[in-house]
Amino acid sequence: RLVFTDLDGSLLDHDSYDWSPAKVWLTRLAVAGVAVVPVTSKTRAELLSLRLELGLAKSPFIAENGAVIGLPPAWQHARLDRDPADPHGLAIKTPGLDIGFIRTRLEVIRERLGVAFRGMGDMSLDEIVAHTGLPEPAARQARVREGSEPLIWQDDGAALERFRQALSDDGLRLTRGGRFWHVMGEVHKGASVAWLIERFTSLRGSQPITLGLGDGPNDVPMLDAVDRGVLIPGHHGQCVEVDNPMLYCAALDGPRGWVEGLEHWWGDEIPE
Ligand code: 2M8
Ligand code: MG
Ligand code: MG
Repeated sequence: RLVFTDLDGSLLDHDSYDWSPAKVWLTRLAVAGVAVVPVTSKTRAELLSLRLELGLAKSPFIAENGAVIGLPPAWQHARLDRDPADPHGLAIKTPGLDIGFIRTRLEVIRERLGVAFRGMGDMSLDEIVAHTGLPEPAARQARVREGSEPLIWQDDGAALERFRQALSDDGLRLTRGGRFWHVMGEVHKGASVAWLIERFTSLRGSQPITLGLGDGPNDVPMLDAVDRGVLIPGHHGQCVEVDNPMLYCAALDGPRGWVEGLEHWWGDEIPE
């Protein structure tokens, strides 16, 4: 079995980033030997700290909405992936586009369309803290982007559609998290989740039973890619359409909804 989980607004509370309500279930999954894989808009730098805090150091992770995949040793193919240079023993896959390229194209599109937005690369550290409520060290880590640019949209809906089209003409995608819009290459959470399921299958010789949990539009492709899904109520009440008949819509939000979803699907199957 594998659990794929969004962080902000799902495992972590949208405002306080607290995850204590989920502790008991995280332990229960660890004892049962079920890997919990974070699948998030957050950066590799944020994940390197968070995965230790959450007790998920042995799990792979998917950062920046699918643009960065981190593989711990047990998930690596010895010959293909090993990167002796990585201080954390991780192998990193970057299926999307480089942040430098993304930011250059964003500048060109901003000029050409005359649209207004503020990218994270334009923001001071204080601005990032103000937007996210993250403590300064975490905000610093959020800033270290590799393959996706979060941005605050400062224009109207029609301009947003023109922007989306211009991005797509450039091979870029737009998705929405709890606070920011995110621009990246042709990646999404679902494709990177599918890639990890493949990897698990080829290493273990059998397919995992998968459960996914998320709260935002950027989680839809992930919820489509798993056997069982849990949709946690999103912060903006954004309506999301998921193409998975095995979807449970939680009533509670954040980590309480996360626990509710696990109870719903696996309460009887994973020992307490
Ligand atoms: C951003 O991601 C969240 C995900 O839903 C958002 O769009 O609101 C990213 O910048 C991430 O790196 C950061 O940790 C997070 C903080 O809320 O915001
Ligand atoms: Mg979220
Ligand atoms: Mg997220």
